[in-house]
Amino acid sequence: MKVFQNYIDGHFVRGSREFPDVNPADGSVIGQVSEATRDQVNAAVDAARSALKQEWRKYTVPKRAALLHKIADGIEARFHEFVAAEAADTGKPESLASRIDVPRGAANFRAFADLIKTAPLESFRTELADGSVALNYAVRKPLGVVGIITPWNLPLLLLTWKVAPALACGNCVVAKPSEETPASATLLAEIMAEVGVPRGVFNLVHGFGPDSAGEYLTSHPDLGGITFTGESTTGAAIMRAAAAGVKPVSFELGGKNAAIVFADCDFEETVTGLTDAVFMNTGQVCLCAERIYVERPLFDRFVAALKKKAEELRLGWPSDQTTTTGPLISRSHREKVLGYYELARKEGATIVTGGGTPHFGDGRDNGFYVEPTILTGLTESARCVKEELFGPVCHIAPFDSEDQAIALANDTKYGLAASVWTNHIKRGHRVAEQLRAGITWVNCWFLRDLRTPFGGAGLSGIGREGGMHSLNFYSELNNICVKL
Ligand code: NAD
Ligand code: 6OH
Repeated sequence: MKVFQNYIDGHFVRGSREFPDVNPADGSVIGQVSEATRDQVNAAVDAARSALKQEWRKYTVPKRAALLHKIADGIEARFHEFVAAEAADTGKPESLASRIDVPRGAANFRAFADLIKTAPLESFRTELADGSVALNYAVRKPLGVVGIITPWNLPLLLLTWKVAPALACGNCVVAKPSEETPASATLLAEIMAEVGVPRGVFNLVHGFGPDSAGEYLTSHPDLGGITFTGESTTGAAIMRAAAAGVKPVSFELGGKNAAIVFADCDFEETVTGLTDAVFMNTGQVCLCAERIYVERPLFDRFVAALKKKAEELRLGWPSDQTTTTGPLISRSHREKVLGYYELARKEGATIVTGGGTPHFGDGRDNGFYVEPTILTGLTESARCVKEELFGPVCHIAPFDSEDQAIALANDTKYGLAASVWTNHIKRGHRVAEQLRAGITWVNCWFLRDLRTPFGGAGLSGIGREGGMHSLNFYSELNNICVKL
């Protein structure tokens, strides 16, 4: 059976114990994951520190950029292996992994390779009262060793989104993928070895969070910074661990994202767009819309149309090209989501569609599928309207005025993403600007230009990554002031 090993200082190494990697489509064990010990995490950080002082220091920006392109080439050369690994670990349709996760994994390296080559330096000419002049210019240096902790929903995409800019800026990294999804990260380590990334520059440790590799890494005193994507409560725990060393942190956390649908929207485009926004990746995208507010005249028609779309989704095996919707990531996550379906009933929801578990009559019955679900009729204070469910489910409520829609959308502790659907160009801009979110889409969803800022307000995170924002997080800027 496949063993997913740690990659430390250029070598694949086993930990002291193993835990199973489960395929969420049928509950089968697809491999064993080698959990890194505290000593191994320390060894990974030491390897990264010494790599910073050795060959990696001599890598100029063009040389680093060329290496990042080689990593992208390496991912593309083993495209199908990555797709299979991602689908087996997450249960997501191979068609989705082929369209989004794996191409984006490669694109992240290309985008930051290109960006670092053209990244400007700030400079200011300061004129003093005595007529003399000082010249200020900022130089970009690596933070050092960056600890990277990532979740299971888009494993390769979210890992490379951090590894690529960190390496572009000259850092070394120690990455810990989710315990649920070790496979694509391990393949990435193979690519790093294949394309000649110097040893110690990229290290990979497997394991869990508390009392395991995650905590060992984030509490390590020698990190130059920590970047994390995952749940808000985990972010809080990592922040406590980082506080002792006053480490820079970048957090991309949860969301309870709203969509506002005005009666003047392009109806078909909106229904199709929001079908993706609610159900893509079985609702396990941090940007998914879990609250939809629809202008009252359109409400019944919209609910009926989204219900039809939800019922047309095809829950199936990842390898079946007709599958649109896979299982949830794990048994425990399914219990959580089904618990919310139950809670929604207790809170007085109308279950428009779904609300339970599908039955297939084959191995998928041992997997972690749930029915795509639409709720209506909840009060705004209901837990199902306030908490992140992270499943194929949304609540739809009517509104009567633009101001009310904005107030409803903003009534959350989160602030990650939002979308506005209208053909009224001024209203689209006006509403988008008033939403408290790191990303607001108008008449689209998940349309991502890698150069744009990405992050969230409130419980959804700290800081921004994307484009120059990533380069600025993964760099220490040193302003040099020269009196002329
Ligand atoms: P999670 O917080 O449970 O786990 C994420 C990672 O943190 C895993 O690698 C886990 O092992 C590690 N971890 C857990 N506890 C830790 C600790 N105490 N110290 C160090 N590491 C620890 O999140 P998840 O369940 O894997 O992912 C789903 C969550 O991620 C959802 O809340 C979702 O909204 C969020 N998410 C946010 C974004 C974003 O960009 N804002 C993107 C994807 C997912
Ligand atoms: C969270 O689940 C998804 C994040 C997606 C991105 O960061 C992206 O840029 O595609």
